[in-house]
Amino acid sequence: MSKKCGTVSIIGRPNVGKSTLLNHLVGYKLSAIANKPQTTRTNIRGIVTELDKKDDSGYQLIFTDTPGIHLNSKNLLNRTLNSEAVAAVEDVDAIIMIVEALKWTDEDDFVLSRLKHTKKPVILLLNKVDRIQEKDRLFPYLEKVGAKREFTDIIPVSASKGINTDIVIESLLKIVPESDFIYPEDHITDKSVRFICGELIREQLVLNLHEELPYTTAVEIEVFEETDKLVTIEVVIWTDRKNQKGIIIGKKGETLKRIGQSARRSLEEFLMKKVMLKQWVKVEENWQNNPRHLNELGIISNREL
Ligand SMILES: Nc1nc2c(ncn2[C@@H]2O[C@H](COP(=O)(O)OP(=O)(O)OP(=O)(O)O)[C@@H](O)[C@H]2O)c(=O)[nH]1
Ligand SMILES: [Mg+2]
Repeated sequence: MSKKCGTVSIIGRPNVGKSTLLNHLVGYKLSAIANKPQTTRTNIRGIVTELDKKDDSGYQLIFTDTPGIHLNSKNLLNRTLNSEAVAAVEDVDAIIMIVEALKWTDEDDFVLSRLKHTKKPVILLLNKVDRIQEKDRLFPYLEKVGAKREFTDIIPVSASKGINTDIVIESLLKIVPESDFIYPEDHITDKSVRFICGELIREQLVLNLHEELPYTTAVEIEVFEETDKLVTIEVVIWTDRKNQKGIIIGKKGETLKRIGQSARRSLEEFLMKKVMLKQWVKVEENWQNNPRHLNELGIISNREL
């Protein structure tokens, strides 16, 4: 019987729910989620495979979660986030653009302008519909956004509650070609376990730190050792300035302790093993503008240096 397989990029301005959708579709927490813009810093693939072994039929959809496309790129890190996301629009079978239902901002227009020249099918998702009480308000909004460009489908969804995500899959299956699977059926991402663990730790930094700190910190895993029962992870938290180091550590080390405890819980859930986590905070001034450092953190690739 026939198999389908295709690639799909998920794009949109920051904070609309791209990573939430990816995690929901894959069924694992692969990508960091936070109610702050620019949480995602690199393209992350999440693979959804449905295979009926009886007649060898099914599908594999390879989604790419991307950093939020934003205006006002201040530093090299910001600019790299935008170019990562825009690059993800090339060489895919379909594009999912996400906006927040009933909200349309200048940044959404900016995202749309990045899609001006693409001939790929674009599906528009109006996310966070669970927040909308009067669903009638969606109809005029649907009409208004539908006039902005040609979309293959416009689907109101809730990525966090899983509302209408099955319709998104149906819509994609009409687009992707018949083809063998690209990844083995049990693969869920192109990233290493070590990378995902780094993201889970960084998620706790973004959630527990305030003001500019989520944007001026990065995580580098220095030791990742796995035995039958235990995973030992040693991590450096990079920050921009000396005074930020003090804030991350907190009074009597309390902030860092809280971050470590939450990170350990989410790492243990992901790895299904006990985790020993050791954290160090180090200062590297202006790392967001340092290509070498961005490369070491896996945010910028060698070819871009
Ligand atoms: N109520 C509601 N909240 C949602 C939904 N989807 C995402 N969120 C919330 O929106 C915030 C942003 O979600 P993310 O998935 O991190 O957004 P993102 O688009 O990946 O953001 P960046 O990586 O910064 O570009 C989080 O607080 C999510 O919990 C939804 O369907 N309903
Ligand atoms: Mg994200």
